[in-house]
Amino acid sequence: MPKKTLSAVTWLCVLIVAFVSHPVWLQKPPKRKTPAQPKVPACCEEVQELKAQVANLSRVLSELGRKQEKDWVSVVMQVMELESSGKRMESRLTEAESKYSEMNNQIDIMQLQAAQTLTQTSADAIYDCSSLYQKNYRISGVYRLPSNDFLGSPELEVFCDMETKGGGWTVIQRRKSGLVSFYRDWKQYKQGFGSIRGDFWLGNEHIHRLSRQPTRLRVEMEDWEGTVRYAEYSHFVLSNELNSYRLFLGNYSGNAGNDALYYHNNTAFSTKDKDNDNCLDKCAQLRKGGYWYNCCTDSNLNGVYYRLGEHDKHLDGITWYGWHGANYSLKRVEMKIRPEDFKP
Ligand SMILES: [Ca+2]
Repeated sequence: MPKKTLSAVTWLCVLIVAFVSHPVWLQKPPKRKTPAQPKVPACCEEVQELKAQVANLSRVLSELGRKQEKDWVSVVMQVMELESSGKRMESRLTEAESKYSEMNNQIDIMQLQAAQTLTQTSADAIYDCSSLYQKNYRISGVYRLPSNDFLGSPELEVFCDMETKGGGWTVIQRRKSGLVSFYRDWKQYKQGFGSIRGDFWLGNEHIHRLSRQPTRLRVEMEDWEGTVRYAEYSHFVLSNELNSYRLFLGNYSGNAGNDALYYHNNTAFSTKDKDNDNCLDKCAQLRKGGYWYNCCTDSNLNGVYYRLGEHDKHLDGITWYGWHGANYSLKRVEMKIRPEDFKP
């Protein structure tokens, strides 16, 4: 073989081997990768859109949270309101129940009175609260005593205390609200005035009639600190109008300090228009009440009602010198009577 040919063959082999082992050389050179420029803005827009959606969602979520909180508060408020209206209903119900039982009591007594007017004798006459008590009326409250020809008594509304120390007490005077003036004339004190459930004077004529049988007197008092005291008299008489409703008292017992009614014993009744006192002064006008003024007072249970803050500045208040002195007007007073021989 000529040398030239051999060399050419050799080159050809080399070339073949080279192309076989690196076929790439036969391919077009790869184009340089350029970044996908048109795709970049599309991707960012998506991300931004997603971000915006996320922000939107979290705003919606927090709004929902706030709304839920508001709803919860309003539910709690509604529950509380329901509870309080329930309580109101309950208290109204209790009130209605107590009124109903009081009405029942009154109907019961009216029936008894109606039955008694048919067969009345002096023995079973309803004379006062003690006779009601003996007929088994044991609830304190307002009762209507029927008129009685035998006793010469008119129909009379009274308040009975059926609890204190055995009960059977007919209340003749009460001060507790200050809504009724006690600065009244002779005629009004004679007939009585005020409201039987509130402040009242039963009337000298009625008190005189009720005290014709041997009678006890009990005076109950309360001060503005809430302390309660009492004074009791083993005997109590109010004479008739001819004797100016003069007061006679028996022995004192109780815890109201010095007996502040003894000074008024054996003394006539005075009002602003009838000066029966033992003084040059007109005590009823000075002390602004109707009472058994001597010259003038050791007590003034029918004086002016002064409220807390005004109660310790005046001489014409509801006073009981033996307990709080001449300038202290009491918060509550009740005077009540019952027969001396009353047995609970
Ligand atoms: Ca006088």
